[in-house]
Amino acid sequence: MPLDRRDFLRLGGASALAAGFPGDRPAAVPQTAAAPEAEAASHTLRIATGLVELAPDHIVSTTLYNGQFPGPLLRYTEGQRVTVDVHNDTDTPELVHWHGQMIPSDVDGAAEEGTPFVPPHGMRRISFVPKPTGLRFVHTHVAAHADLNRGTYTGQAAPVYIEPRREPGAYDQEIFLTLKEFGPTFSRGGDMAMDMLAGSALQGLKQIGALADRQFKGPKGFEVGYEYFAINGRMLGHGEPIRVKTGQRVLFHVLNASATEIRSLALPGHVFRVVALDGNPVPTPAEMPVLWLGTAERVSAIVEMKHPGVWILGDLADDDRRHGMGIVVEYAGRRGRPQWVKPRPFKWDYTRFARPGAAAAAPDQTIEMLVVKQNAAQHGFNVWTLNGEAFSMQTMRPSYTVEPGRRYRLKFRNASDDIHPIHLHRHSFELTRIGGKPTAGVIKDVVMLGGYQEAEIDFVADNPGPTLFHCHQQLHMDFGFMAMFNYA
Ligand SMILES: [Cu+2]
Repeated sequence: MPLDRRDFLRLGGASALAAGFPGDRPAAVPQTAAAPEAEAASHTLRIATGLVELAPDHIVSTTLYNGQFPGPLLRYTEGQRVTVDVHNDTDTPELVHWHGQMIPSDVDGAAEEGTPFVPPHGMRRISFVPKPTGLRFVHTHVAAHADLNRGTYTGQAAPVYIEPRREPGAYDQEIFLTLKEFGPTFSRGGDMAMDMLAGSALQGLKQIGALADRQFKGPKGFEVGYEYFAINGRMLGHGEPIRVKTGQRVLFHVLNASATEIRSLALPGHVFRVVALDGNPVPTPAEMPVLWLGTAERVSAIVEMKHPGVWILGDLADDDRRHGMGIVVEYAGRRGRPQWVKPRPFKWDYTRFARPGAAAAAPDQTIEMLVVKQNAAQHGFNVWTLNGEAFSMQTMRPSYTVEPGRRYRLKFRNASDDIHPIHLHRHSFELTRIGGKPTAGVIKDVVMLGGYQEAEIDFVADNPGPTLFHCHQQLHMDFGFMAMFNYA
């Protein structure tokens, strides 16, 4: 959430702040080109350093879209072309990635695919036809490596909603929630053992991981931790509550805009009826007590408000929630301290949303990728290899050639204990096997690959152009966990 004028004046020292504070204007107003004969862009994204008031005594400086966090909610209509002027007011080249959209490589926003950078203090106009419908998002796609002021560690993220012709369910209120941490620092990684995914670790993969650990032993590689946690740029208790009435159906569009973290959400006394994953309606909407979202995943879920009170909609991790990862839900006429109740242990299982009894179509070809961690192998950072090879921008390897119209199955084998939110650009994929279970009908663009687990995802090569595949964890993608798909 941006500082508004009132906050801005309250802070005092307005002139001192003004130079670095581009946010003092309504975000959604299109900024049009000065020349009257030039065709106006339908939207403007301005990349610049700005301030985010997470709480009155926690104000952070980071790079933002249109001076606010999250960036402006961009509502597009499927099939209706948009023109976006992207201004880069920073000193470094930037890339704006339209995550989850099936658009050409030169506007998708990945250097590996050949998208041009938006030059420092320059502008690039891009134009595309938004699709498919549902919750997408836009974020920076530059590599950060050891620079925590770059890439998705910054505040460059905004939800994008491509209007469907018909909503997947009736609702009374629609609320967008962007989950994001601030104040990143490096640490020598602890073990973030995460066991919330369905399925179990495979012995064969553990053995491969153990072998790699013996080869790359020593202190653990760097991980990133955070000082502040926020929903819509406000720490728990410092933003406006979500105001609801008994009997309302609230549609939440949740985006995990973290650079590195897996997030959860629970609302005591309520369940989430999940209607869409990554913006795509699920074949079987199902009620969940908890939502889990890997980095860059989205969940759209309806909550029926039938338990009056003042509640914390928050992350299950106590420490992260106490440091801000939550938002208050307040029923009309109710007052008091917001209540949190720890939910019972629960496994997140993507197959719950699948088409029951359906089998996925057979692929034309299966591509297998073994994921291995080389502990602290590069200047103290873990290096990630796919089939023994860390991605290189110089050689653009590993890479795969696909033929238009063919169906490819990617089979991942994770020989590490980390969960990897794997992402394919410019295409959606169907989950065909996850947590040891065959499945069909769930369409996504990011999926969490469990520690020492396997996953299979199918995609049809239906959007020609260079296509990037990577783990969405910024540290993993920066240090090897990427591959290219090129059309024949
Ligand atoms: Cu990863």
